[in-house]
Amino acid sequence: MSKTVLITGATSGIGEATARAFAAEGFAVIITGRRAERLQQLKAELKEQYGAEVCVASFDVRDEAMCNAAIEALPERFADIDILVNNAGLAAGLEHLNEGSTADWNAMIDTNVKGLLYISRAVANRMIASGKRGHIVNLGSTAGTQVYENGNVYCATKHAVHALSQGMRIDFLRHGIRVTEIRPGMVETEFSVVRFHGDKNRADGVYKGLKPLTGDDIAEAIVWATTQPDHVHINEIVLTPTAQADSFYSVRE
Ligand code: NDP
Ligand code: 8X3
Repeated sequence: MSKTVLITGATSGIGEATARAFAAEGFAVIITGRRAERLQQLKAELKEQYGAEVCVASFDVRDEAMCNAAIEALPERFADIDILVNNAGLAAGLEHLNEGSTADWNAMIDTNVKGLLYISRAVANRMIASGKRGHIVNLGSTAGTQVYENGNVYCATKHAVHALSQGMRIDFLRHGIRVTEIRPGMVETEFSVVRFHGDKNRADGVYKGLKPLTGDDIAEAIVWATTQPDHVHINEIVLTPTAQADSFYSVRE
């Protein structure tokens, strides 16, 4: 039986590309996110293109009860999860702290930190109970170790993901569960459109004059990190476009 991977935030960007990449490698995939219609479209595509086994679970990772219920309700074929990709997340707003919106802060903290914790707890307990040597992948960021002007709360949530990835790696060591943190720089997805509350022109400006990474670039790294031999543990991968060194330095034409 092929291995099973659960991906949060598979309706767009990195998560969607990751679902495709695992399906292409013959994994059974559980795709999740709030936009149920997109999940159904992706399911049809993955089945058609790769003959993949696909399970859809539509829920909001901010809701602890929904997270637990979704994991509990997985059909038997998908109940034993080998790989969890904690990808669902967002940036909302880009303002000095005193001008920031508390609604934006709550969305980021509840999704990027608390949502990741709820899903990780539920899935890790499943992995431990089944005796599986599972693998958890967390989407961190270059913003997980650097803080840029106006990035305040988003950067804080990714610093939290960086700390939690280290904490999980220690706590799950005895269970043989590997934990990989993927830490990208600029990836062109719906990320900036969401950050700027739908302002596409402003979002396009983020990537102007340079070639950003794509969701496929990140997906390839995730598949590579999770298909290493049993004794190899990829702790973290930092990926930036060639035109970007870190959160502070990039070159544009
Ligand atoms: P996208 O906006 O394209 O995708 C975000 C995904 O997260 C969507 O599928 C969305 O699904 C899901 N999501 C958001 N909120 C929730 C929620 N409350 N419950 C369930 N799912 C949710 O952005 P990216 O693909 O770029 O982002 C993916 C991850 O990568 C994020 O954690 C982000 O911080 C991280 N990252 C992105 C970088 C970039 O430059 N793009 C760089 C570094 C890290 P839906 O709306 O349907 O619920
Ligand atoms: C996303 C990359 O530079 O917008 O984590 O923080 S950045």
